[in-house]
Amino acid sequence: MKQVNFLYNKGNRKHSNANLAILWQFTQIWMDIMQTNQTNTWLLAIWVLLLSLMITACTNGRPNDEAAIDATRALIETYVAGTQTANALPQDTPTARPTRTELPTWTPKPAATAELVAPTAIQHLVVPVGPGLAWSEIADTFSGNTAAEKRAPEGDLYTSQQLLERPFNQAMAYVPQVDIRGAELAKDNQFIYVTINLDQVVQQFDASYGVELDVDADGRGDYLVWAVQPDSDLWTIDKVFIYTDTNHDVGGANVLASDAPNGGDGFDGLLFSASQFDDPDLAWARINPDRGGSIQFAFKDSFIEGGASFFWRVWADAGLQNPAAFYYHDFYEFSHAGSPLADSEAYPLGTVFALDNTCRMPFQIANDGFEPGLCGNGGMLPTSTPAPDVSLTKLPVIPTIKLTP
Ligand SMILES: [Ca+2]
Ligand SMILES: [Ca+2]
Ligand SMILES: [Ca+2]
Repeated sequence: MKQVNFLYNKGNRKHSNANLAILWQFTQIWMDIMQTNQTNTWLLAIWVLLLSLMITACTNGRPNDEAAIDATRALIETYVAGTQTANALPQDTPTARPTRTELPTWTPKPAATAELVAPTAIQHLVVPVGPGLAWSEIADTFSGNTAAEKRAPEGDLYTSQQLLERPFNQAMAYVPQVDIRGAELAKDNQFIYVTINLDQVVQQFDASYGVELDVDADGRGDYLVWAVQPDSDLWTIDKVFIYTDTNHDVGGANVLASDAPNGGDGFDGLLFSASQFDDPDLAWARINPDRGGSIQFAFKDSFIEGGASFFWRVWADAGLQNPAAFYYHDFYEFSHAGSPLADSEAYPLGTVFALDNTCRMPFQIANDGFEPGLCGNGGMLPTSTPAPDVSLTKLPVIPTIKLTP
């Protein structure tokens, strides 16, 4: 605290000299006050007022107006005393001025046009052309001829062979879009093609269709290429899926026999779909434009362990359509699944209905004819060499001989 000294000497009252001395002393006092409270601007206003009073007292012809001088001095003494008291009080510790938080830079909100932008179309590098001549073929029972009798003629070995012939709904009405008559497999340097032939009258394919591949000859499917309700005769990957059996439990404890109700998790892995892929050109499907009642697949062999070498068969399914429950005969007991065979104790169809599958054929893989589920009656099957490309040659023109009576 600054000590303020009030040096006014009451003994010195010699008119103008005395007044100048008082002014000087007031000035000294004021400088002391200002040094101890430099920011108090209202004190400056008081000093200007007091100075005006002193100048008036010293210069208005009444230099000896000691009453005015004494009054002014009393005011100053009072103020100085108050200032000294105020200075004696503890001073507030100045607090640091808070640092201003910088506001984030304002940026204009983009116009809401993103939702209106069309999704980027999948860019394909290669599109299937179509199958050439068949390398491998499978024949299957046709139920159309006994459909009016609400039964399949044969070909349903539910408990012993996981072979199904059930193109009927639970009222035993015929479902032709899932009655497989046969299948063909072909190959070019890009794709493997599989064609599933139904009755040629079929035009609506409101079912799921599948190609099952067994790469290790154990009778258990390792991959399932699956197309849901194909509705275009143009090749598309839309609604095409490739499933895999990651824990090899398809088939259950007994690969061919029913293990119901102790199925596992069937095809439990998804390798490909139109929204999940590494290769957008991996698997395709279409309605066959060259034959009525026919569905076609095209897929690369890059996802197949071992490449283009496997046993294959096909499915048509308008009922459960659930690859996670393959094989159905390991999940659904025969008495509940029902039977399409009129002389069966389980007739008619129950929980496993409106579907068909085939036996298996080898493709570029060795076999002894006794692999589980194989087509035929025990005997080596052809390993699917490409069919000879029989090109049509123009026949020689045979001259006609006009017969005369
Ligand atoms: Ca059939
Ligand atoms: Ca089984
Ligand atoms: Ca599985």
